Amino acid sequence: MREPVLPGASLQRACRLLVLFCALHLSVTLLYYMFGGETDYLTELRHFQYRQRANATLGPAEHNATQEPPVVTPAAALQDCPDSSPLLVGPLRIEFSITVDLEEVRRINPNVMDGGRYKPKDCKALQKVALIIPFRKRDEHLKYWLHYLHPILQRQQLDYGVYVINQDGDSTFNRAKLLNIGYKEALKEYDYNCFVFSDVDLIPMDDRNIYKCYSQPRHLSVSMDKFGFGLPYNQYFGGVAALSKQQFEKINGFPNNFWGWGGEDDDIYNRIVSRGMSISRPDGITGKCRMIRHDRDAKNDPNPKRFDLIAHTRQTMNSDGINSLTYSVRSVEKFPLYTRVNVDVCQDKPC
Ligand SMILES: [Mn+2]
Repeated sequence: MREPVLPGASLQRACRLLVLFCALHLSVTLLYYMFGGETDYLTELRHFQYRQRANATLGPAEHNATQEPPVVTPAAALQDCPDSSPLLVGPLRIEFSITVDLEEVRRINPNVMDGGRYKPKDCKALQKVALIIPFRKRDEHLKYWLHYLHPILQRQQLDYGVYVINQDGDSTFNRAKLLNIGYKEALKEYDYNCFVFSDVDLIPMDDRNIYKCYSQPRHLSVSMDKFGFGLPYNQYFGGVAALSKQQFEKINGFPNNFWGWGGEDDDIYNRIVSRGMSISRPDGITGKCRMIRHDRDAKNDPNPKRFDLIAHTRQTMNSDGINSLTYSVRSVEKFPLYTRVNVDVCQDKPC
């Protein structure tokens, strides 16, 4: 009897063939996989055994020679830090109601070395920056400055040092002369190529306001809370400013004869412009900063001669500046977060 030919019989046969084919394909793949894998494993095992034997027959010195030498990267081989630091965070909250403990500031900035020196570990800083702070009896303000600025400057990946130039005695305060002295004293310690001159009571509110030098002298404190977050006038160059070594030398440094408050920053502005340079500035958002409110200091009354002096900058700047600077250093103190240089500015007497 013939098997009855059912309508789905040919379809069933086709399915069986397909299943068979698939099974065959699967088993061939499996065999190939197992065979190949075993070969690799055996090769690896043989190499391992060979290495074991080789090491066993070598002395300790030769044994080391077969291993990777330790990677020692000399400082000179460090790559340059990027143009824009990846560590910046932007706007910062700055307040002066907090209590600052310098021991705590030191603890949270373990990479800042004695004298307030720092350089990035992972890359070569693009500039060597000396921060110069003219100073007298403002220890409370200095605490805030150190508390806020050290973390910022580190995030800016600068190779920097902090110099507090303290005017000893009770002669009339001379901000610009102290800045000149800071320039000279910082260069005695390290090959700085950029100088940021900062008042002790000014704190940037944005770490994208980089405390470094630019192709033109840089005014950094362009948007102070004291002036309603703007410039008091277009030529204003007070507060915080950065000049490269070349820019500073080009204007013969700063004036030495501005005793008391005011005018020295305008004289510096005149020097810069008269030497054909212009002022570089951050935008008004990046350049925001806060000033610690304070009463006028003793021995720093407004200088009545300032208007007459700034009217003659062009005539006086060649003979009054870094080339005519005289002072005497009483002592240099290395504190954990800054270097303090105590100086006699020699008012009305030869040094
Ligand atoms: Mn002030």
